[in-house]
Amino acid sequence: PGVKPLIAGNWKMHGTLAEAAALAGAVRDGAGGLPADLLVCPTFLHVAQVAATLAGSAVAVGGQDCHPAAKGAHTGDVAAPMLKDAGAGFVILGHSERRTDHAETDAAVRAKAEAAAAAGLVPIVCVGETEAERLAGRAEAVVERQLAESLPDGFAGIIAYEPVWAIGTGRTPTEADIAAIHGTIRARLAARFGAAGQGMRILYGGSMKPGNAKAILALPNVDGGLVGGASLVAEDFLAIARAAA
Ligand code: G2H
Repeated sequence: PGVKPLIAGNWKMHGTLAEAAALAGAVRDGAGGLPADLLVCPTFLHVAQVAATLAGSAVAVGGQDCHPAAKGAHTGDVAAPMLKDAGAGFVILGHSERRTDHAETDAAVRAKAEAAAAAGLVPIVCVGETEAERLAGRAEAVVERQLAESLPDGFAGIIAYEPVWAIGTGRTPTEADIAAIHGTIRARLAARFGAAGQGMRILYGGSMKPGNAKAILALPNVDGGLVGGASLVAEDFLAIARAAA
C-alpha cells in the first residue's frame, strides 16, 4: 500500500557506450505493465545516450553523483544542471562507494542534495552502516546520524538504505533487520518532514537479485530497490521489478 515501488539500477562504472545503449534498450522493451517505476543510472559519459534511447518510454534516467555548485572551476566534476540538460531526472548521492572513494561527508551529501533539487533533479540519498558498526550495535544510530546530517531541510527525494557490508557481496541482512531499520528510517523522516516523510520512498540496496527481491520488497517501509550488479542484466533487473507486485 502507499507509493508505487521504484526499482533503480545503479550501473556504477561498467560498460561501453554501445553496451549501455543496448542495456537501456532491453530494459525499455521489457518495461511495459510492470508493478514498479523503473530508473537506470549509467556513468556520466553514458547519460545522454541512454536518455536518448529511453526517450518517450516510462524508464527514467539518473546520474550517480553531482557537484554541489551549479557551475564553476571544478575540473573533472559534473554539475546537477548538466545532468538535467543531458536527460536525467534523478541523481544518486552519498553512495557508500562515493563516501569511501572520495571521502564524501554527510555535509557534502547535503550540499549535493540541495544542488540537485535546485536543478530539478530528484535526489536519492544513500545511507547505511559498515559491518563493524552493525556488529557494535550501532547500525540504527549511524543511519539516524546520516539522515539528520545528509538531508537538507525541505528534502523531497528518495532514501536508499544500503548496508555497506551487503554491497556486491551476495550477503543481505535478515528480513527482520531490514524491516527494523526501514521502520526507524520512516520514523525519522516522518518526525522531520511530516506527511511528506510518511510518503517518501525508502529503497533497499545491497545484493538485491531476482531470488531475494520478492521477500525484501514485501517488507513494510520497503518502497523499492537500488540494484547494482543485477541491474547489468536486463532480464534480472526486470525480474526484480516484477517481484514488486
Ligand atoms: C549497492 C548496490 C547498488 P549491489 O551498492 O547500489 O549494488 O546490488 O551490486 O550490491
